[in-house]
Amino acid sequence: MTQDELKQAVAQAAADYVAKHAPAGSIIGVGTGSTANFFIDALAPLKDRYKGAVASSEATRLRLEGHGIPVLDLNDVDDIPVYVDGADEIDAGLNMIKGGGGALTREKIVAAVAKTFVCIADGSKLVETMGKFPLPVEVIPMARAHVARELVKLGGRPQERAGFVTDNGNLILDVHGLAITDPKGLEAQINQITGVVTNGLFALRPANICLLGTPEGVRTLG
Ligand code: ABF
Repeated sequence: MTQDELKQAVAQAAADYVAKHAPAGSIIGVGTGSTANFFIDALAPLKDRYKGAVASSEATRLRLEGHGIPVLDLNDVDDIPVYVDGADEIDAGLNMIKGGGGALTREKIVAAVAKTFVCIADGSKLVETMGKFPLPVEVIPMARAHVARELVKLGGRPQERAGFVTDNGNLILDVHGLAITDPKGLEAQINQITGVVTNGLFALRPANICLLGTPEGVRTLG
C-alpha cells in the first residue's frame, strides 16, 4: 500500500470512530495536514449528522467549508467529543511531535478542549524515541533570537522555517538534534522560555488513541 492509501485507511477508520462515539449533533475538532485532509473528505458524506466542526487552521477551515461543513468559532463551543489530527512522530505512550504543517498552536488549543484526541497516522510516524523529526516551536517574531539561544542551551539546533508565517502571525523554529527521552519534561521546559507561543511536543496532553495505518490493516494504539 502507498503512504496515501495508508493515510486514507486511517482517515476512514477515524470517520467510522467518530460516527460511533460522537453523538448526533456533535461538534468535531479537525486537525491539519494531508492525513487530516483525508479525514475531512471521509467526514463529508456524514456531515448532516454533526452540527459542525472546529478547525485547527485556515487551510482546514477552507477544506471543511468546501464540503459544506459548518466551521464554528471555538469561543462559541464548550464541548468537543472528538478531535482528529495527524502527527509527525508518535511514540508508544501516544506522545507526539506535531507542527510540521505549521498549525501546532491551534491544534494544541483544540486538542486541549476535546474529550478524546484520536491521532491518525501511517505506520512511518511510530517511533521508539521522538526527535528525528525536528521539533517545531512557534515564537513571537521579536523573540526569535532569544528563543533560539535558549533552545541551544537545551541541546537543540534551531533553524528558522524560511518564509513561513503561522496563521497567528508568528514564526517557527525547527529544532534539530534533540533526543527526546522525557517528552513531558522537555515540553514544560520549552513552554517556560519567554517568547515561545507553543512547542510541537504533545505530551502533557497526548493522544487518547492512535489509529495507525499498516499494510496489515489499521492498528489501534492506546
Ligand atoms: C498535523 O499533521 C501536524 O501537526 C503534523 O505536522 C501533520 C502531519 O502531516 P501529514 O498528515 O501530512 O503527515 O496535525
